[in-house]
Amino acid sequence: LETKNWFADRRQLQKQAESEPLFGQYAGKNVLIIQAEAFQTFVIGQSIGGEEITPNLNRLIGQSIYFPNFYHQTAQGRTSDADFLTSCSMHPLPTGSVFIRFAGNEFDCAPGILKSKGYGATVHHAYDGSFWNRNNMYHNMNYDQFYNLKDYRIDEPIGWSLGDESFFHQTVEQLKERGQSPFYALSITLSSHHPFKLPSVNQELKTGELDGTIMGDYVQAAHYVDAAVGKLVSDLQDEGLWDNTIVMFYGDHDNSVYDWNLYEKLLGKPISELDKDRIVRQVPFFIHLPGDEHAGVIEKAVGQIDTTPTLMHLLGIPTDDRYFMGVSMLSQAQKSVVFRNGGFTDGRVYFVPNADGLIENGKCYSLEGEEAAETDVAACVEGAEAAKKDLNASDLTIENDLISLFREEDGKF
Ligand code: GP9
Repeated sequence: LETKNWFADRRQLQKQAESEPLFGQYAGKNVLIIQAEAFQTFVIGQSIGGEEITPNLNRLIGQSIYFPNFYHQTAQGRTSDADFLTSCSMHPLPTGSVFIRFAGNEFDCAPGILKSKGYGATVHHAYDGSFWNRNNMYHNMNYDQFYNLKDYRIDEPIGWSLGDESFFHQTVEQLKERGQSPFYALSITLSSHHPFKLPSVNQELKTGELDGTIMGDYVQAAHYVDAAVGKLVSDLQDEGLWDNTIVMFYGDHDNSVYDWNLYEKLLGKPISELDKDRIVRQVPFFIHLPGDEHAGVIEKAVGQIDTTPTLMHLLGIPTDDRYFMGVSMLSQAQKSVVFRNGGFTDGRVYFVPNADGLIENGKCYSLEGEEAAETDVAACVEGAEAAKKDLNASDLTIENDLISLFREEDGKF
């Protein structure tokens, strides 16, 4: 009952979006979501050797809604956690991956919801379909089709399989061939996977003192992905899709590089303890709307869990009796971004828990004022307790298949 009440409270926040002007402004538009492998915010706007690492995405900021304070919320399930958070608006588990452990349970995920509204729903990823148990989970999520390794020509071999440039190009071809309108498509990139070593012809940047380091390789990979996104945008324009499609782009998780000397070299400044936590968690989030409408930077602290509610907001699909944990990023409603380790931020404070899990031993930072500064942990206690409740509600729901139970209770199967 406590968990059901938790969702009832969250719905009050979610419902605010339904009376806001943006609600339903993009009803019936196509949706293309790009989940980019290990793509982090610190490369956006950053240069190396006098060249921008991400010139295409930097340009896209001016044409999109851009969230510089968007956080990934993943745990051990890495890419699969990002997919679950953004598609199904629930937290990942403290151990393992929901995709592997609970692929048969009931969730309210974007593809199934959009299919019930007349959309075609496909997911695209040029790797073995069984990795992360995707075949089973995508079936449960009600996708019409999962385009995986066997559906792509490996005409640009990079890293684990196909380079993102060809991957995007073939994905657009697949969408064209299906000819379904409107469509919802999730495309999951792979070229910037750890350890980020691209063929030398794809290494275009001069990385100077980072040459030969994992950070040097990472920025080369980010630059390659950025160029692939630039070509995807041209492809979408050529196919007449750019102006009737909502395009979202976000990073799935961090790059697993924790050598802070390398970051100091790249960013040219000392990295504080708080910076370290934020750098690891911040991934970029872009929403491009037809006609470049509503372009601007929104500083609000938001997270992956808010992605599907944001999409529902734009498409005008009410929350009704759905079980989401996120709230639209575009709504005036406020809530914290909760991390799997019990940390959180609401944009005003930022909490980093201690490894012992005791709230009073964690570190609380105030983000208000010129420079972020450590403050008394008391300022974070209420938020940290609420974060624990959120994580607990999510774990209970997933591990006990509560959504299906709630539906039975409500008489809705
Ligand atoms: C593989 C890809 C990588 O299909 O999604 O997943 P990751 O190792 O980053 O979790």
